[in-house]
Amino acid sequence: MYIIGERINGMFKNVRAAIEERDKKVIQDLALAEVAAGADALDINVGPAKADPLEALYWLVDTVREVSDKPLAIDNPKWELMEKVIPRVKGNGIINSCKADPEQLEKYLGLAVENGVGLIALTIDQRGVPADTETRVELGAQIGAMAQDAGLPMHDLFIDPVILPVNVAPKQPENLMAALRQLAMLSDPAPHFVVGLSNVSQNCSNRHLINRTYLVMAMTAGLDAAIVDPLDTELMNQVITTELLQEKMIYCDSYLDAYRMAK
Ligand code: THG
Repeated sequence: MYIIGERINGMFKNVRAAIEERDKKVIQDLALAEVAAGADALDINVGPAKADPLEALYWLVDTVREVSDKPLAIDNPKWELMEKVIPRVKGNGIINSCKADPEQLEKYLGLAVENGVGLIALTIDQRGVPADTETRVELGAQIGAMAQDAGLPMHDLFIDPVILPVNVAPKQPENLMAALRQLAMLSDPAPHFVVGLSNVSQNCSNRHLINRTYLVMAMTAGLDAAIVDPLDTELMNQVITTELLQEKMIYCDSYLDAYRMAK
């Protein structure tokens, strides 16, 4: 499972404050903790930075780079920012994210190929997040086809079927999973499939329990990457145990430790 750490995000109060005060230590401690807990890549999101978001994003990227060589997933909806920041993570980053409109996809695929980085593409078009399974599959297939035409290696493509909070969109978790199953079957070679897991439980009680349960369900449907909080040890244990039961590793009594040591 490819784990992208979600914690360096201006959505979190302490991170937002650290960005405003340019407090390197808070950010670097978080980055190191995420990597120690098993993150393969780190999501980098300045959040609602008021003054000069580009400068804030450069600072955030450079600050994390000082302590980690892991790929950085630049999480920002603005093309103008993405276009400028991606060259800084050339050969070792991920664009997070773009929508499935053909014009937008073409631009972002070009940027990804040119800089040798990954691309997370959302199954969203001008109509918004699909309300059904079929539209997710259709958009996912379109993303896969356009990525192949653009020459993006499938291992650099992450299709994100977009999970919404279960309290406001109760049909979406299951719709998404049906789409995952179909897309995983359709694609050969397969891209990665990723979700921003914590979305599923926003403004819900029992957040950790909902996140963990959904992650296991989605892994059985073909999810092989996720933006998660790797500091949630129980969540990570559940990921490792699911992989064990999917026969992605062989059982030994210390399989949790063995997995972590192999990282
Ligand atoms: N897909 C892709 N990228 C994404 C998402 C996605 N990036 C952002 C997000 N969704 C994934 N990351 C998070 C990070 C934090 C939270 C949810 C998703 C979160 N934060 C607390 C909250 O809102 O309650 C913040 C409050 C706090 O604790 O301070 O839930 O879907 N490609």
